[in-house]
Amino acid sequence: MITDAVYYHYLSALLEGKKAECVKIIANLLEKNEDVKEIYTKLFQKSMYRIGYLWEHNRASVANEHRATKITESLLNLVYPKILDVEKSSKKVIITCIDKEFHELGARMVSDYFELMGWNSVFLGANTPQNEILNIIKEEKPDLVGISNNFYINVARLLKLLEKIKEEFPIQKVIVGGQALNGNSNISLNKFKGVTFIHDLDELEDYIRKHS
Ligand code: B12
Repeated sequence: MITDAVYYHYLSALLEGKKAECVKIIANLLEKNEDVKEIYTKLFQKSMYRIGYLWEHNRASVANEHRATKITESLLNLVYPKILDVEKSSKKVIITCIDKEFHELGARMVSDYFELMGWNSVFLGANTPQNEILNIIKEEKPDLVGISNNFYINVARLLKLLEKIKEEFPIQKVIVGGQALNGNSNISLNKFKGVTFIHDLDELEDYIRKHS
């Protein structure tokens, strides 16, 4: 369990750019066998949302946010050996962000989580052109494609990509996540067969258990 004390200690180290301190906190949690999902959601996600809030209210600079992102990326790599140990099944997922979508930490966490649950994950990261996504689906023939969209301006690109995927691979199962669609009731994915919206890692865990 991540206590408030650990969270606030971590958040202040992250905001002040104290990378070594952040590494110590995570290494200590890993030594105590802390759950990876807890570290991802209660430290990485929660602190980045907080930094986004501070940035939006001019209480954190763009440089503060960039530094925190880079530190978080390196901490994801620190956790990764724990994921490597997991025996993998034959299930395969491709996780990608759409074209012009530069937010990739959430997608990376989702990709890692699939691996932790025994899937093979092909992680493409930020800003992947539509054609490249279609090509790699053809090449890899994944059981599932996961698409991340955080910036609302990119929703039109997401819908276009879903149309294309359904046109070329009608039975392809797809999951979509990210803050652009969170709570945005005007945008419906219902018209796309086999496309499911997933809010967070808890919902993702249920989905993976049902489809493994
Ligand atoms: C870091 C950051 C950036 C970095 C990203 C760097 C990187 N390597 O990722 C940079 C500097 C590039 C950036 C740029 C911008 N950003 Co920014 N950014 C953030 C910030 C502070 C943190 C993002 C993050 O890592 N969150 C933590 C992760 C773990 O959370 P998550 O992405 O939501 O992922 C979880 C779920 O959503 C879900 N999920 C996500 N993807 C997927 C995919 C699948 C398949 C599934 C199942 C689930 C899933 O599961 C994850 C785990 O629970 C957020 C604040 C926030 N609230 O998140 C703003 C934020 C996302 N950014 C915002 C904005 C406005 C911008 C810019 C327009 C700023 C500007 N004027 O230039 C640009 C747009 C760039 C673009 N075209 O994409 C807004 C977006 C508002 C909106 N919804 O449209 C936010 C919310 C800030 C704010 N409060 O206004 N940003």
